[in-house]
Amino acid sequence: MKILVLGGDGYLGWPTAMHFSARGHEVAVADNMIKRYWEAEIGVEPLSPVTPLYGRVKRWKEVTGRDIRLYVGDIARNPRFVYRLFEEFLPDAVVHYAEQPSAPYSMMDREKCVQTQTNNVAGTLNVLFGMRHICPDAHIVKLGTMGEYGTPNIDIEEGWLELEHNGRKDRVLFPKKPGSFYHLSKVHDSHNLEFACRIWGCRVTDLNQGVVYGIDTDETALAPEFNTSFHYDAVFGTVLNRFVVQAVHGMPLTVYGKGHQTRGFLNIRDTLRCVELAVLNPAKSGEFRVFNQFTEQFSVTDLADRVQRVGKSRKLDVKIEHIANPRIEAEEHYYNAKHSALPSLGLEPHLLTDAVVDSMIGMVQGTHGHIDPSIIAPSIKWRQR
Ligand code: USQ
Repeated sequence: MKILVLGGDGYLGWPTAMHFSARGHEVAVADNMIKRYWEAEIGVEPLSPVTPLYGRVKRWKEVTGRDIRLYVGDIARNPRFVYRLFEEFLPDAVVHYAEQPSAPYSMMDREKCVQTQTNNVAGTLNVLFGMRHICPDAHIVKLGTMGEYGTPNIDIEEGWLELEHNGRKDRVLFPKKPGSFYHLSKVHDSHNLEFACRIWGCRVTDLNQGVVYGIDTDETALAPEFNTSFHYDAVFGTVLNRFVVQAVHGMPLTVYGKGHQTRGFLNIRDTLRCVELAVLNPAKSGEFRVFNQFTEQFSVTDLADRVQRVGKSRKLDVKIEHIANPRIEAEEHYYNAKHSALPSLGLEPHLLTDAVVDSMIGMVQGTHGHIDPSIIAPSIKWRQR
């Protein structure tokens, strides 16, 4: 298949491109490298340097003999670029990761909020219009987020809810109650995508993904240049990656508030497999299909306890600290999210075992010198006062 990965320079975009290319698909990546700019703007960088995208594509050809086509441009601000991409590559599937991914970044100030929503919502609209015009039968696999749902006091279904109200029934999009302007941008995307399916007959799979951890995939192991980014700062770093770095650096694990916040999690290897399953089993014409993409639920304290326990076996003195929660979120809540669609297509999860945490600790210990402790404490508060 011809697969276009938007956001191909990112944490998940680059491993996804390699994953498809290694399996014989024709792959193109597009990116405007803006994430690297955002990192520079707020003064953070990944744990280890990340090879520029053109260098990774070149090295990929040397190591595997396979081509990944590279397009550099901005899908949110340059619709001509989007149209050219589709005209030249004519994809069968478009995997869309090209979004600002951080909740704290979107809550920093007016400018960052507007930037997040403009980038994410306008980018997706340009993709939809471009595809309608040039490749209307192609399938969009869009990365949404479990955070679109928030933490409702009812079971979370996969995107849709059968509703009975005053004796009548309907099938409606599951109610959304996101917790940041970033998560809201994905809600807006979902609504735009569903509308495009209804009016234009687009094929869309919205992958409501949980929090991803890890950086190792079969392809990243092939050459050091194929490493993907690993963030541990308070803006772009996610919770488990942060805890592992804190443990290695001898800093207390920063549990926000009570720490009973529960989320869905998955290994980066499962992200790649889920996206592959979605691409290989496309949505029907006019179908807006939603899969909840995670494999296990954990609370923040579950994760902190796990990192502490595994750290001890490596003789690390890991302390856990409950700090004031910079976010506005329920710290104790019901959480039961359905996630059976991807396993029914063939997903076999890589679960979070002690061995996985141990290998993450080992990876971070190997790069100990690069940890910058000044970027770990959270400084962006949801409520200004
Ligand atoms: N948390 C801590 N301590 C920390 C960092 C986070 O207690 O040092 C807590 C947060 O308060 C939150 C939970 O851990 O309750 C998850 O936070 P996170 O920063 O790991 O993840 P989040 O902001 O939800 O966003 C991440 C990705 C985003 C993706 C989302 C999936 O950055 O791109 O969409 O995970 S989900 O959480 O399912 O919405």
